[in-house]
Amino acid sequence: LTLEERLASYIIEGTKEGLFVDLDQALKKYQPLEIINGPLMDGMAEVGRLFNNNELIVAEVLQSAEAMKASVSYLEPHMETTESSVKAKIILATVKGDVHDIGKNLVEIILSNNGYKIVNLGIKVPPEQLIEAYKKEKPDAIGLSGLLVKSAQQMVVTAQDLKNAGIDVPILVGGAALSRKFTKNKIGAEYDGLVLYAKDAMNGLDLANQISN
Ligand code: B1M
Repeated sequence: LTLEERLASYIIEGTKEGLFVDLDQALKKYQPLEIINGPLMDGMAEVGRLFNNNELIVAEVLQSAEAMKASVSYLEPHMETTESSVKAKIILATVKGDVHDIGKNLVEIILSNNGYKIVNLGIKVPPEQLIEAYKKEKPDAIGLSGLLVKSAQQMVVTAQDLKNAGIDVPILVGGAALSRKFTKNKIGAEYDGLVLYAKDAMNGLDLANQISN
């Protein structure tokens, strides 16, 4: 197997055996984010495909998620950071009912490496908890993540609840079940402030930079 194929296979097999040696190899050739967005995400896409076809069970997907998380943590110290003063404070959360957090945590790493102060509320965060955190932290924006189809609908409800609580800071949303159109027409329609869709973590950084400028 090539290095790239091996990297994808650690995620597919959910194993860390040999992973870090190969990540070191990969760092000689690629930027950390190229490794994540390339071979590691290819592996995750294959896990998703196999899972969808009932060829993997949840316990195996969890192993894959562990391998992905370990890879991202290993690569994190190698990522570029900007030594600027804090640009803005952003609360991040995976919405109520959803446990997927690898994408959200990647967004946290990228934003905090680029001058943002992040308050990560974790997974399955109900609107009430977001509102409470908003009052306590006074963030400049709120970032919501969700991968399930029902999470897209949960974002609409969350936007309504935030609006009813008088909140109108920009909301950044991301996750596989969303689209730009859904974000604009469904989530945006329920909220007074800006609602922006990020297709990936880097796009999330671009949008955060636009909001905070
Ligand atoms: Co789940 N899962 N899962 N899962 N899982 C999906 C999402 C699924 C598409 C798999 C499939 O069937 N093909 C499917 C959803 C179907 C649907 O609703 N359309 C699914 C399902 C069904 C489920 C369960 C219901 C399974 C079950 O129990 N029967 C269950 C749900 C539990 C729940 O949430 N209540 C479940 C559970 C799990 C595990 C716990 C086993 C594990 C998650 C572990 C964890 O996160 N700690 C898991 C995993 C790993 C996946 C897949 C395979 C991979 C997700 C992932 O981590 N990708 C996934 C299939 C797939 O996506 N290929 C799948 C890597 C990550 C870096 O990408 O999160 O997309 P992603 O983030 C991207 C962008 O979306 C974006 O940036 C990131 C990249 O740069 N982004 C943002 C995301 N959030 C953002 C926020 C932003 C900006 C950008 O700003 C705020």
